[in-house]
Amino acid sequence: MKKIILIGNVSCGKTTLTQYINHQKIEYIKTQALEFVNDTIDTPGEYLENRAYFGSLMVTSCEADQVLFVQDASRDLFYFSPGQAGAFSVPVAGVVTKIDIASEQEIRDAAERLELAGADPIFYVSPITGEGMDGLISFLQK
Ligand SMILES: Nc1nc2c(ncn2[C@@H]2O[C@H](COP(=O)(O)OP(=O)(O)OP(=O)(O)O)[C@@H](O)[C@H]2O)c(=O)[nH]1
Ligand SMILES: [Mg+2]
Repeated sequence: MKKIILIGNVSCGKTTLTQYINHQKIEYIKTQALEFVNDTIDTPGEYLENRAYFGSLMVTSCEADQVLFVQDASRDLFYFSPGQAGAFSVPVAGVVTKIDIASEQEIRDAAERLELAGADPIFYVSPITGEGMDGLISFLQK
């Protein structure tokens, strides 16, 4: 399994993804600090939203094999800047979450923002329904 770091805004679904990938109970737990769960590094959304903390994401990403930019398709809120993936020294893929509650247009918009940020490839998932999770996990196992 690749060691991954999840980066995305508050409530986009990073902890839920972490729980699904690590076969934990799916429950809401607010992330307060960097959390290491097996090969997953879960991060608080505030670290992306508040530029003062962004540096610690960059530094911690060096411990991972793969960065995942996580974008909630159900919210019209985008924090990734164009080309931002290029600032990381490890590959960056994108994960569009909440596809079970977002419209097709919202899902397309979310993917477009991730592509613009330089994330590749892009996965479309819901760790609540399980949709798309097999594809993401098999990518992480390669
Ligand atoms: N319907 C649906 N709800 C989701 C999905 N992913 C996460 N959620 C819900 O969204 C809420 C926030 O999810 P979290 O996983 O805690 O979000 P987070 O990115 O870890 O948030 P922070 O720790 O605050 O940065 C929870 O109530 C989850 O159940 C999804 O794919 N579909
Ligand atoms: Mg969290």
